[in-house]
Amino acid sequence: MAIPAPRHGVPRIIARPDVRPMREEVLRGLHSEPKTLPPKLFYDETGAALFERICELPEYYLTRAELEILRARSGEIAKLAGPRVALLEYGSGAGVKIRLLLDALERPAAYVPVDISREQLGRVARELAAEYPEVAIRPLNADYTLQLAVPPLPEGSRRVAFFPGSTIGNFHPMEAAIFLGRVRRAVGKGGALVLGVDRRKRAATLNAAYDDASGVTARFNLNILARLNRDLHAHFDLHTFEHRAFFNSRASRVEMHLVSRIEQIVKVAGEPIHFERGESIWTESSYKYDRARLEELIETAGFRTRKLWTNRKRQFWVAYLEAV
Ligand code: AVJ
Repeated sequence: MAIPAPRHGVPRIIARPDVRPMREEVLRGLHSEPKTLPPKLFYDETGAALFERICELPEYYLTRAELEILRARSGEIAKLAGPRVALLEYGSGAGVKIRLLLDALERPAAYVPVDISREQLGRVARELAAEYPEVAIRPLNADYTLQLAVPPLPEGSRRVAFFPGSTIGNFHPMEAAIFLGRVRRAVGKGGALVLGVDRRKRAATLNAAYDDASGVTARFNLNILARLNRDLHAHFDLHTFEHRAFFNSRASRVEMHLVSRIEQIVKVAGEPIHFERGESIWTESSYKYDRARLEELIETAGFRTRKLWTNRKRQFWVAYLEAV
């Protein structure tokens, strides 16, 4: 059987220049006290593949919990969103969740996946263009933590942003509000946001989710150093660093660190970086929200909660938010 040519053609990736040079950002982070690296650096090819494996881990409940909610509620979401929606996805990843929405929505007009991982973005865009020939696919290779320039979308389509996976948890709550405020402006009046957020829960559950028994999360964390070795001519010896992850209850966040097992000096992009024995690089925060804090965040960002759903085990939230 002949496969019909995509009505909108093969998607061309629009690349923002901001995805390339990270040298300054990396050096700034490694010169600060405590040392930090931005979590977006996790997602090179290897990191994106390791994250896919994390999503399958028995301890990492987040993806399954969110999929359970999306499967149960995609019809309701479609009803709230209405016909001819232009979907903007912040961090499109492997493109599993978006199919649930595209299948449920009434004649979706456009899909704009935004992702920092160019390879994965191109693959997902090509697949979706073939599967959904009626939808205009407009992949955007960009760092969405910066201001987003949204490509022109079909006339008269309502903009609905999709930010799943609790990636919002990577932002400090204040930055989360600022970021969601930008999303609010990107969708405009009459627009909406479907947001996935991990709930605050007992420390043991969270600690296990971010420090799994099979060590996949440790490899995911350490891969950031391998990436710097490759892309920034850094000289990290991965064996001299170890993965550490724990729930910081006072701040309501899981912290991931890479701890130096020895005192050492590592050259990064030509600059020597000194590590004490036991000193860490803070690579990620994953903030966990109780209901009050989530509602506060939503309101500060200029959204109103239309629906707030959870899964049977009450681990995760999916919110349907309307631009105020
Ligand atoms: C993709 C940012 C939502 O914070 O849970 C998984 C990344 N880090 N295991 C998260 C991650 C460690 C994940 N997010």
